[in-house]
Amino acid sequence: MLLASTNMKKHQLLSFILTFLACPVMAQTVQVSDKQATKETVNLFNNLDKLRAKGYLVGHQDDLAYGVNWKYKAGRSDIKDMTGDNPAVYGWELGNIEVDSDVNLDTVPFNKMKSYIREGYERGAVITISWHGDNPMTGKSAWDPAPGSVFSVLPGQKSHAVFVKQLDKVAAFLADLKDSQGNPIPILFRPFHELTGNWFWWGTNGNTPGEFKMMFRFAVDYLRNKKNLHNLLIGYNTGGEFKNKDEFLQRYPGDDVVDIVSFDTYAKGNPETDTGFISDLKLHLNIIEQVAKEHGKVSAIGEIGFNQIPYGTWFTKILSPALQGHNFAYLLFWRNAGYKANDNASEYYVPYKGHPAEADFVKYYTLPQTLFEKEAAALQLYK
Ligand code: BMA
Repeated sequence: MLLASTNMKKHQLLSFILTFLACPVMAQTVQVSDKQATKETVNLFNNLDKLRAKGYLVGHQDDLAYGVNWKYKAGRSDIKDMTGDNPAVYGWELGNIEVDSDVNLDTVPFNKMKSYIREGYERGAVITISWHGDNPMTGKSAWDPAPGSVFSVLPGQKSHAVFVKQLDKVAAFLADLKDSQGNPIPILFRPFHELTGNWFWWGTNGNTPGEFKMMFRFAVDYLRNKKNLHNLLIGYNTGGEFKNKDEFLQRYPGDDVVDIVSFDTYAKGNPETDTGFISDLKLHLNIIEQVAKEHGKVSAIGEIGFNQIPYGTWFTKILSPALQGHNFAYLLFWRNAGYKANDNASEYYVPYKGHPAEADFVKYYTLPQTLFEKEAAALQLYK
């Protein structure tokens, strides 16, 4: 050991100790926020932390359910069609579960979603879940940012009972996520995401940071302690509105209810002339990496992508260099919805077989730092 070395001169030893003491922020080791988290959940958290040194897991929303021009074909995935491998993270969405619908707001049947979740988990991948729940105060969609919505769901307020009923539905779904042996499947749950934006009812439009924190804390406490769910790693997931640590943490509900710090970001415009996406991405990663270090959390990119990928080498020439040297556990490309009649437009964030960016995505797949399902399985993230 260095300190025991007889060759070390006294002044060297002193300067070593001083450097150590002067270090302004001691890196904390990560600690899962739920003291009763299941073994697999704790292992996943620690492994997500560790793998950041090697690279990052690549994820995709709704990957197994549908892709561009196909739906519900067993074993199919746009990523697998191109690379022969599945994503390492599967994103799923619970919106509309709170109104007892059989299908989510993007028409994915909840019973199919449950089997896709089991399937991905049993192959060794990671599951993350978002929830665009309806506004409990107005009964309209998540995209109804009526001022006062968050206040209204707090204990003792007008819409609290509705909110609790919504959480009951979410809890029932989460409680039913079990592997073939009946053990709970660990889930990265990221409720109230893009919370720094003003478009969701839980966003910044007419809701104070204090109200947001109380709501977030109530929801986590309810799921964890009233519903006994101990398979959740909780994400605090902002939009891209922050410019420094204080802004990122303005609505942070506390270390005891958060495990993962992340943000959502989408590329637009011409990447050669419009470099804002890249500079923001790097700035935001620097900030969440610092927050993760100081709070003992894991950093990640909650959602990312360039709709329709209009630049054939975007993954290897633009995205990948921007992520180089950064320290985060995973990123999640948003969904390959394909053609959407209501918008009369297509939406997808990873290419598909035959798309002009396919070859570039395959190259991105082979980079050492991008980890897909086979590599995730080899890492044994739950052990
Ligand atoms: C958005 C779009 C919508 C979708 C929503 C929730 O970004 O993909 O089509 O309904 O997410 O998944």
